Amino acid sequence: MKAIGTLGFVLLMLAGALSYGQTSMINVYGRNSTLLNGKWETIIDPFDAGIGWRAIYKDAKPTGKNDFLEYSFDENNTLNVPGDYNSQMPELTYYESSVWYKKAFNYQPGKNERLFIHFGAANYIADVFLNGKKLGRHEGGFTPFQFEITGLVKEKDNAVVVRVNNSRVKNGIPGFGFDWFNYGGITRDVHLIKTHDVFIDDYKLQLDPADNSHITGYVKLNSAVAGKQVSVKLPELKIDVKVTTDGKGYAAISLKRKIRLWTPDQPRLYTARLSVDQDSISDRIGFRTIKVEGTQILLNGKPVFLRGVNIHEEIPQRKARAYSDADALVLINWAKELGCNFVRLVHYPHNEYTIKQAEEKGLMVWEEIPVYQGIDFPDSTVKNKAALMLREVIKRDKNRCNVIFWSVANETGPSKDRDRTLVELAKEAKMLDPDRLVTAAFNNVSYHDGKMELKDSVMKYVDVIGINEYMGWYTDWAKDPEKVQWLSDFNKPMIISEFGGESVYNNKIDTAVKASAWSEDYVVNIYNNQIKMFKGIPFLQGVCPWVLVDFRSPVRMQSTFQKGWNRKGLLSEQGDKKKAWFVMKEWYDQLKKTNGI
Ligand code: GCB
Repeated sequence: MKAIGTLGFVLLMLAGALSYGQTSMINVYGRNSTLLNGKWETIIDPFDAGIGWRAIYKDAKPTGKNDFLEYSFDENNTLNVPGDYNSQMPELTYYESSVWYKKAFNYQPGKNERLFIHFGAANYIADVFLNGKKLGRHEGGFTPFQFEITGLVKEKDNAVVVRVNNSRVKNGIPGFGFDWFNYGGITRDVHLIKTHDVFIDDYKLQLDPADNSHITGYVKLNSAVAGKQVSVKLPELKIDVKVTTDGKGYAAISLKRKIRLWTPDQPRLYTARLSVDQDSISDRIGFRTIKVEGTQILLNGKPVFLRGVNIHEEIPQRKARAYSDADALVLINWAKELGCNFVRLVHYPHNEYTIKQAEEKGLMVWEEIPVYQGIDFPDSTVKNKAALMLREVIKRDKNRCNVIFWSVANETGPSKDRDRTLVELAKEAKMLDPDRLVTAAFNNVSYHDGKMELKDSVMKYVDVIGINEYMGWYTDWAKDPEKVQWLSDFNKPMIISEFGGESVYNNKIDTAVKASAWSEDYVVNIYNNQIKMFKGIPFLQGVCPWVLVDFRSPVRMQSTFQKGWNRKGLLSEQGDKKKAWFVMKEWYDQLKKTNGI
């Protein structure tokens, strides 16, 4: 046995834990890049021996006559990238540990070129090696990361080796327990990105919330070079300007134009092209303003009621993590069919395809980081991990005009540590992106004598209050729904970010009489009652049924009806419309007629 010894192992773990991946450059899809998707060779490592004494990252081969190795990558053991590993092999269905991936590639370096390897996401911890050398580690299953590999790549036979481990961890984000399936693996696209020495790392082009003919923003280069001319072109708006970088490699953009605004009915996008030296990047950008005035949400200056739905990043028919444009289209088309103008993408940042499909189809978006029930707030590392995820997603999506909310949490119980963390995250989101609204989904609402009171002290720090309430399912109605009184100390809009109940499609047992029958009629009553209540809440500015489609959740163990699925979908896992779908759709269609937007 070739062991590296305990000290070596500890040092290696420490090195891994300390070297986070570089925050990735934005808009990989608009750059000079090639996909490293496809079949990757894999090794299943349930005891996680490969990171320690087995040293799988070396990808070594036997050398002499008496030598042998007790691991090997080979072409007969492959998994598709992107894609979660759990859905690709029956023996991995409930797997929560390490899988090693390897992809060989050749590369012809050009003059003055730089090369980066970029991962859209890997759940939950990824350790990345190139030709036996560690590039670094990324923690967090739903945000992108990259490593520069200029100078490390050879013309022939490079091997990128990645250990992905999806074990749930106490101080992880999310933590030990959550109500969705823990799909592990390299779940999103992998790109090789070519740049020149100086390139555009980041940019923002959005409307000034106070003036809908004023495009503001910036470009930021990868390095702090002053005096670089960056060209910004939006041909359809006759914009063709050059801005000059300061000593930080940063240049502000400020342009006045008459613009056709992005709206749910006319989701207009403009082609944008930015370039510096030989490096260029293209995007499709929309313009709109979003703000709060008193208890109203204003889109392009007009009050809007959000007809939403909650969506998990899962394709239920395949029992797999959604990862492609085609997957995104399935989910987004369902939301459109329901009559939505808004989607809440729970409970973690979804892939870029989904956000872009929503943008093209006119759906506003709530994005969320996985600060979910059960977070270990007293742990000293938690706040920074959450803040990093927030930075990563805001950096990635701040040019998507349909994203209107950054949500910093879902259902966290008040405590000193939790309050401090959420307030800091809300402030950080505002600081990073002052033009969008900050929200969180709360469930600690007091309900007595038929009165719902919003009391959480953190509500003061968000622009819009999200409330998850399950009246008629987890909570009984103490009064007639239309008599429930909502009281708020905050002069702010509220969204019911979750409500609903469980039913099995086409299950006719016991009709509407009891919850434990999982019947569609029981849930129809919940929806009818909820709608009655919604009509009487003066500061309500949107609702999101829980949830678009039944989704897998190992904590749902009722063996006749649930069978490992959370059955609160308006659609069954096969996409069949349950009765509650029609109740919601009818109300949404009426609202659309009355409100116009
Ligand atoms: C919630 C959670 C959501 C669950 C849902 C449920 O409040 O936010 O993640 O799946 O309730 O079905 O209980």
